Amino acid sequence: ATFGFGLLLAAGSASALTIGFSQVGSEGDWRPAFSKDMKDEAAKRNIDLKYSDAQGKEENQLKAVRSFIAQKVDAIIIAPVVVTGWDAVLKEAKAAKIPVFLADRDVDSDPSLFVTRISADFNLEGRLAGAWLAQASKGKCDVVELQGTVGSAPALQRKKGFESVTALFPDIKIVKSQSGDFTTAGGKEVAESFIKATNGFKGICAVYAHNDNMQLGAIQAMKEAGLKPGKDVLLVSVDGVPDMFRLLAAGEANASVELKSDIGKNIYDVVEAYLKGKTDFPKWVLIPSDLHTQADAAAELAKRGLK
Ligand code: GYE
Repeated sequence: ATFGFGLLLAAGSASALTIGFSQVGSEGDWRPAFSKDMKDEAAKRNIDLKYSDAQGKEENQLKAVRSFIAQKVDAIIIAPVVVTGWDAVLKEAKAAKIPVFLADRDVDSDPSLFVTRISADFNLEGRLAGAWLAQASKGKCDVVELQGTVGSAPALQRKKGFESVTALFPDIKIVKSQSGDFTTAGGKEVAESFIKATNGFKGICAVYAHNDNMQLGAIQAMKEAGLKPGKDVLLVSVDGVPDMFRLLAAGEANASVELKSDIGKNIYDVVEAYLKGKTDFPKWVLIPSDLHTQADAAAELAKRGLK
């Protein structure tokens, strides 16, 4: 009987942690890859993951988080659509003693309202893109910028980081800038209007897109306008999604800063350690980023088992 009871206890203690995850949506290629990794990694760890897709709307995220609180989950992970508007719900989670972890995007709330944020440095990504462009253009370039979702941490920081480098070069100027909402369709639409307004990108030396999907849209727009992407205009963006590596390898884009999508392990490592009693986390668990170009794109595809 004791043995049986012990087994029961063992089975009981192995029972899953319940974690709620409020995800942004599926605006590009990077996001669904990240969602898949979060689900796969949860399954591997026997985590009962309550996954909620906000379809790009913060109000859906607030509802999801409140429902996680009502369900008394063990922990909540949020990838916040935008930085503002989080104070009230984070305070509610705190009052319910449910720890909150930020994944990927940031909030502008008091950091005491969450345990830590696990993510890449978006400002660094912007600086890497800017540094690459400064060198590729020899410090002289009229740039058009495709911004990410207005008010989102990556749009704010990728702009800021890029400008902090290009500001060092008097002849690098951002001549047009608009949000394409991180989507291929949004990037295409904004690029089309910029191509029109500049008479076929006359005098434009580069497109800086806050993510690859908007750049994929810009590439379509350029092709339709009879331009040669990656040749007539330099193209630099962020994410390193498979299609971007393919375009780099084909010489139709020039550079992309990789944002790793297989970060479920990094995130759950932190959450699980916290729930086991570790509390001394830094407020930011940094995931590294690096820049890729035509020179290494084929090798990067091969590394991922892709063609
Ligand atoms: O770069 C973009 C996505 O939040 C940093 O969101 C992330 C961004 C990513 O939709 O493609």
